[in-house]
Amino acid sequence: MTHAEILAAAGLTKTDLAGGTLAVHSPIDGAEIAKVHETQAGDMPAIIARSQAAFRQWRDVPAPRRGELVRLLGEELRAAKAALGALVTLEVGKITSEGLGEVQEMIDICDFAVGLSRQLYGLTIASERPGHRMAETWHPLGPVGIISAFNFPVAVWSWNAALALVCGNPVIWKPSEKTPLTAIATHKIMERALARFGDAPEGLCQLVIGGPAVGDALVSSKDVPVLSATGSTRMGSIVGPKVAARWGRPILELGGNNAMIVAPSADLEMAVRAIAFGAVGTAGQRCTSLRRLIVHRSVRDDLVKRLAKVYAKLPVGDPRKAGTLIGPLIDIGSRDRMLKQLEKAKAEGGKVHGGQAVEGVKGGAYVTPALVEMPGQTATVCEECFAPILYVLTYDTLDEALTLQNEVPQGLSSCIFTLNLREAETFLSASGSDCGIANVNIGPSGAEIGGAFGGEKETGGGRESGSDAWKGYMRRQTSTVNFSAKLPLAQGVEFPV
Ligand code: UN1
Repeated sequence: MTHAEILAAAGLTKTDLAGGTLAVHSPIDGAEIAKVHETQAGDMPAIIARSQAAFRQWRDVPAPRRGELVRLLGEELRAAKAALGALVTLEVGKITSEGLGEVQEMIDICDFAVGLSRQLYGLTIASERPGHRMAETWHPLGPVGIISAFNFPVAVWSWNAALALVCGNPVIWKPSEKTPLTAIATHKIMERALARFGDAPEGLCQLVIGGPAVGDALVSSKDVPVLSATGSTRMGSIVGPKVAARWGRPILELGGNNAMIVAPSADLEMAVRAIAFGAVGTAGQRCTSLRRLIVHRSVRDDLVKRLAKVYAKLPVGDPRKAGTLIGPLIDIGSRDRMLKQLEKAKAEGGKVHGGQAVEGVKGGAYVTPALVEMPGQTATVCEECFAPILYVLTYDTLDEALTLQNEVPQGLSSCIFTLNLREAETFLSASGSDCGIANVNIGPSGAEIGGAFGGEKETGGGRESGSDAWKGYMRRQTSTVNFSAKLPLAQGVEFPV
């Protein structure tokens, strides 16, 4: 399919694609594919006010009925999966299977949220006073601002939006400036679900497109009680304090510098496959991408040899072509940052295999993935570079491996390959991995939606997606009801009046 055919199949019209100020390029060949209209920062107060008005209605709609909207969204996404997946490939450069996988992730979270809409469980709590009942109830909180990154241009919105909507909150979405087209197409899918739903309040789901001024309006407004932001640690270090300063609730999912420990007993065959997907899948542009390999000295040479063999054959090129496993980086700037990072690693004693710019498709930023043998965990290894660079480090004791694993400032995902129960359980224990995600015999990326997603330290501490991440989108209310004819005080306090 041509670029124009992909855009049309995803429901994008001439008005969506032309006449605006924001140029959109496909990373596949660098071609300009649209000039999108931007939201004016001056329009943001009215947009936020619309969201507040929608909130006042939506919070009183029974949660299972709110879930019906998300069920319809899931249906519409199923119908649009191929078209939206192809658009993800065009706008972000993901290989076809990963573009489709991203849409599947949206469908999965919709299913999860529909079930959740009949739960949102609170607690009953034993009261110390006779004739009293204590309970905890979860209530809607208000508009949720969603700032998403280019690398998961639609799935991250869906994790937040599906939960926010069943929790009784409207959403305002600001996608990455690099990926407005997938956002516009997704918004149209949402609008189809809203039309079928019938009586949702106007302004329940809004999309704003633009740069920092538009994002800042969401970040700074007291009328946006929850602000979920995905992106760099630098962005989070600006957004987090601003939201906190106005007493809002930030949900941050920032950088990762994810490691795999490969122990002496590891199934190396499996480890190699997991390493390849983790380190070069999505061209190393996942928050969860594998960036550090911490290998036991006894298996190191064997593993590096096997990896070098696999790396040498990895097909780089047009992400639409069957067989390609590594598509382009998002843009030339990203490629240049990768090459610079490799120079820094070399200066610190790194031995680099691969990591070269290649032609791929003319106009795109294609690279061969890099495997870098490092003498130790240098400053460069501690930095996240959003590209397929995998540093190899060596360890002798598990303690040493865990120290290396935890020593970086980021804390998103981690894993160990071992067949030794003691090692596996130690890795998962309180003194093991300090990350939000810790896996055994599975790579660090490609998490299912059922678990809470996010991490510690500079990763920001937020949780999205499954488990009880929904609680981050609601306010908790503790209530005590006295159904007796007396008024005893807690803690045995006497106050005779
Ligand atoms: C991200 O890169 O921001 O676990 C999200 C994963 C995906 C989500 C990644 N399910 O790799």
